[in-house]
Amino acid sequence: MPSPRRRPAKAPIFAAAAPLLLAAASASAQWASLQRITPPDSPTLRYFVPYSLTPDGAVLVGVVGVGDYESEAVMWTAQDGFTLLGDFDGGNIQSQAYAVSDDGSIITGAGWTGQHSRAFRWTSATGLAEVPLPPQYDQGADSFGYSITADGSTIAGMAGYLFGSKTEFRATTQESVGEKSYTGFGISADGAFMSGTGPSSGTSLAWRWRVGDPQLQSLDKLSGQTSSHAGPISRDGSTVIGDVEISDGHGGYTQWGFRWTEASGTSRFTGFPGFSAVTTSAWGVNGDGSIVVGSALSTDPTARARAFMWDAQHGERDLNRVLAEDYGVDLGEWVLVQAFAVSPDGAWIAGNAYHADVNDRTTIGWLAHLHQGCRADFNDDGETNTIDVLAFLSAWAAGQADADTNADGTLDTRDVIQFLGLWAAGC
Ligand SMILES: [Ca+2]
Ligand SMILES: [Ca+2]
Repeated sequence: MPSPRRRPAKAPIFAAAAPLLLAAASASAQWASLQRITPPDSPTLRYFVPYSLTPDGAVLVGVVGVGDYESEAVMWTAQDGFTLLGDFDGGNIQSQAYAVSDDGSIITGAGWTGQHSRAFRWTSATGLAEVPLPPQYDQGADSFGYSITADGSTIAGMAGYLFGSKTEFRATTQESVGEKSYTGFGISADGAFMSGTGPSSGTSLAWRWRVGDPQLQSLDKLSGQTSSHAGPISRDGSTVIGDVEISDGHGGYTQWGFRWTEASGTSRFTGFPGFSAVTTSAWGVNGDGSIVVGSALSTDPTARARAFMWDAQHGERDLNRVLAEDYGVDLGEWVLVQAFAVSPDGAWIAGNAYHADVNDRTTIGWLAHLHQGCRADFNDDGETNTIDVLAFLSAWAAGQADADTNADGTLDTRDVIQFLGLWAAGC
């Protein structure tokens, strides 16, 4: 099970809010837990948007609303709750964390200096530190750290002038470089591939780039496409997701999430049966590009958006229905509206939920953990043995939703007793 993460030296630490957990109690094969993540009231943190997670689901990074007007980059773990990451000196607090290294120790995002957005690198030792701009830019430029390699050695994103030249950029602790216009977004786990958009804002076209190649690889255009913008690239570099704009034939356009691979080309996400989508967004992609998560907005303006997941076998599916019907999760009063991140193996998914009552504006973060085996095989290795008991107890001690065996929203000894009963019965 995941080991506890390093605590930051300088940032305040908030004790985990009282665990608010939802989990399935079904003993059938294939189960999932869903953890509701609500920021603490003191200080007043209003919402939590998780943008990325570590492969083991132990660390989420994103942004919390602070007071009425500010927002701050944040790290969350089940055990330690929220750790605010800070911001640059100057102006309001307006920082966001977008990506995290596999071990949870290095986080990137963008902070606000009072005049410019700048990419940051955060570690517990250094706190929030500015990533130097590529040498062709002066201090009038902005930068955003959107992605990071698996070992955290390279941060990638975009740098440049708001109304002028921009490039992708990659930064190690030794150097920052930016070579290709117009903007960059994603980087593969080993740093060999990037995703981005260019060559200019007027003719935006998503690209993939094998870093070092002279040419960018423009992604195939769809019929009626007026522009496309790249989001993340899969860890193996094979798959780019983002959004594409399609002309509506009347001077306007509609916007859709897309997925691209070299073999399959570009395809867009259009919704799922029983849900008429007016627009979709693709936010997260797993390690080999076989799973995409995002959000679909209904043509019915009074209906909630729905988080969706896509794979080749099932196509697009409402994640709410997948969790409820396939994994037996009780979603309660919450509707999963956005899914931002999915782990390399597809087992962990994080996003936002709204209250089912459209008059209730409460927004919470959530973390789902999908298990393909039965609950007694707690570590999902296909065997039921004492290691599963140890893994369960570790998760229970760490406050993870997986350990809420009786799905009553709290972790106590009844969960241990019930788990041991299931374990004794075997799968
Ligand atoms: Ca096992
Ligand atoms: Ca419980």
